[in-house]
Amino acid sequence: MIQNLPNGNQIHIEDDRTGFDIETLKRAFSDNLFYIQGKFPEIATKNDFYMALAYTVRDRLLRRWLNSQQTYLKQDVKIVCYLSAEFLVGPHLGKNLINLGIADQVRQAVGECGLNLDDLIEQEEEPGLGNGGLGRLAACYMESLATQDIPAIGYGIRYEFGIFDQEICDGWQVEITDKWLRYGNPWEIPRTEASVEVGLGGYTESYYDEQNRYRVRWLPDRTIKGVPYDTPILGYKTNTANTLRLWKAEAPESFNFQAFNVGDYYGAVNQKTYSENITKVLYPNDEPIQGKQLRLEQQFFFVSCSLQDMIRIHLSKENSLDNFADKFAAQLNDTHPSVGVAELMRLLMDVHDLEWEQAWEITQKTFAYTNHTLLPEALEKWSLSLFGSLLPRHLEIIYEINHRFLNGIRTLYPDNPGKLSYFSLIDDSGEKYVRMAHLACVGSHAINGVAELHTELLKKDVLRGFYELWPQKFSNKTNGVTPRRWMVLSNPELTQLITSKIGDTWIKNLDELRSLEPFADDPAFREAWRQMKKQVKGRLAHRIQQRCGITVDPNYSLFDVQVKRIHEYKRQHLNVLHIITLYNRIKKNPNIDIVPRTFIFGGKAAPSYFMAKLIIKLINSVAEVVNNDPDVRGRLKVVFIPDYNVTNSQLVYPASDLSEQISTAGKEASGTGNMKFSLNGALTIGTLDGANVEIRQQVGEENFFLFGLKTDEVYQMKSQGYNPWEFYSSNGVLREVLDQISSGYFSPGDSNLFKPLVDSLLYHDEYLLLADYQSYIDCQDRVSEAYRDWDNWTRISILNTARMGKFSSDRAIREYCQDIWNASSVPVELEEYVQAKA
Ligand code: NBG
Repeated sequence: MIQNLPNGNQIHIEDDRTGFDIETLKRAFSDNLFYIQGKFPEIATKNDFYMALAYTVRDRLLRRWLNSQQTYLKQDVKIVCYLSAEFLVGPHLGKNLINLGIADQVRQAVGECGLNLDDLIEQEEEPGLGNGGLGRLAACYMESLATQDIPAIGYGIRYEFGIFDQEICDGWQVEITDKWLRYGNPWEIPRTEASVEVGLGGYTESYYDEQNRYRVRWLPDRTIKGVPYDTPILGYKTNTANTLRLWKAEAPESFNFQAFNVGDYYGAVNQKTYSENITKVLYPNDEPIQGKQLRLEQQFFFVSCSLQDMIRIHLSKENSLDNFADKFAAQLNDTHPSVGVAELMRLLMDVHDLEWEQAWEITQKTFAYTNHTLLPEALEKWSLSLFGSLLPRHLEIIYEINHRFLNGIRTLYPDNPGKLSYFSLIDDSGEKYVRMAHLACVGSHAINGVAELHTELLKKDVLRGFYELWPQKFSNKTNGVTPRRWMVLSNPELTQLITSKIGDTWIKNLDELRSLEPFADDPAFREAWRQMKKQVKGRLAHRIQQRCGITVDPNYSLFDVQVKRIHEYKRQHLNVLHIITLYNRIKKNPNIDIVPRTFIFGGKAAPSYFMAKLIIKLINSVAEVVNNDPDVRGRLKVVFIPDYNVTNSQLVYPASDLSEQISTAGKEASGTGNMKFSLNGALTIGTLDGANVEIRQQVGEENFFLFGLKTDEVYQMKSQGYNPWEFYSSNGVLREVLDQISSGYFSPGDSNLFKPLVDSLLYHDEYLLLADYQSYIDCQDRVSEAYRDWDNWTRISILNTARMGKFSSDRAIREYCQDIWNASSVPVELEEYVQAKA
């Protein structure tokens, strides 16, 4: 590789940092082990080897990364900025090997060093900087942006502690702090020189500037320094590597000088701890909100850092902010970053001297908003007093936005105070709140839902008024997932089998999976598919044996899987009702001919969500009884895999036969796990909810197990005064199951243990489990019958994979680029000499 020196000379850097051939890789690996880890093989730990390999791979990313950044600085490009409080990227090493296309060489190289690549990959501690679907979606989108050569920056928070590690003790969830940075993070580079300062608290004052214009300035009473940590996100077999820029909060350089001077060393250091608190820990709640001050500080902190960074980048290329919105598209991943609307207004007006009208036009053109939830309790709002004390200037700006917005409403709907309070950015029906979704809608030029049904429900219900005002702002962008992580990396056996028939271009163009369809009728291919599935199930069975000490049968047992956050609306407990129903059938007739099933669960509960934690305990208690009852003879097994995360999930999706997507219709915005299962050939049992609707359309009704009430039936049933008790009293089988749970059958010695759960079903049943119970059981019986016909099951499995092309995140990103961001591909050239070697 050649590098230019400042004096115009060139130096040759030998290629141990770029070369892809086996000998070079081996040399680089031992070099890193020695010079970075300070070890030689005899005394190196597994982690040392992992680190040495990670640096070897990172070196090979760096040219692509730097060339990409250079290209974006030199060329006139539009940059997509994905603002998200969560990025659940998953482990980097395996993924980067796939995207660089050097997995085989590296496997051989480390093999020749006497090591196993999979062991080293497993060593990586994944960055758990997200709760679930929302954070994982952001990660898939970053990968697809890079793969399609779209200039992009992911802006977020570098939590020191990510989502807690889950342990199961006596059947209960126990939370352990996630110290993911403990052994260092080889994938990130701190860019201290690009630090910015963020204010909090204080007050505002108005003044007249030199041109005698009325101006306002904010005088915060605290300042926090934001330090960016950059991680490269490489596209699949392309030169583009975009940046994930995560902000860490620190005390500013000049912190508390006064305290130092008066000798209050302790007080000064305390201040430092206080600043650093902001990015300490991820809030572990998936759907509902928690109106905590620290959470608002986190949101404002990362959004302010990011917007200042975007403005700095812009001004390094241009001499005015007039065309800012032509150069940056900022996507609000849910309302968490929506305070950005007020912050961009402040930066443009108070710091960069623009007038309101122009600032507002730029702001609206820059932002777009994605809604991710239909649960009313999850719509973010901040108490006015909290908001005002932390962000006094932003509250003023929000009042002014609201004033102008409501003036428009008043003209449109004269003498209609109901409309004014409906639309207002301030909820003043009781204690006053700032409504973040309203701010996001008003401040954005585009608003989208994440599945067709979800978008329709937004228009009809959650954001109805805004849709009536601005129908043109609304569109649907059905979620997608990246086939590179969710197929190529996690299911090499499947990838190889597909590629053997249709080549490997499907990896970048997932619609091509369609050409697998004819092979569904090819007996030899079906046999190969079945063998592949057995092998992959064997891997999971092995892991379950290791982790849980439970023996499961990968050969004849149907792997029936529900992995996702634990939440009542997702209805893991409906799944449990089915398990107990099957168990009771066996107890009544031990010789019954039953399809063997392994029920696999995984997922974390928010630490403060009592009911969700009780559901985990119920699953484990039922497992205890079912797994150890001699009458069952191993035909049913129940497994709760602890600490479900990206790493574990990569083992789970490929090994699944049946995907449980059983939320109450109208509650799951989209789901993305549902896509990962079906792409890996699992059949789905599901309600007409979220993206299930579109999955069913794609794979064909006859290849999808549908049950349960539809959204409008749910609404109807509720409006007619739903009474779960009626279902309980009229269905003997269901009654037996519920009575068993509440009588302590599964909780010997503590018959009251599950009472809160059963009572909530009998007396409220907000998510209509009892109403859907029979339909679910009947459908599960159809599943079992279908599974008896292995050959046909395999055919359907192949068709599932073949027809899932739509759910690639590449497709989703193309739609965002065309309809919302107006962004296009900018291919990155690697300098020739590097390319020649690569
Ligand atoms: C989640 C929804 C999922 C959806 C993901 C990604 C939140 C607030 N929403 O259904 O529950 O798939 O977002 O869009 O986490």
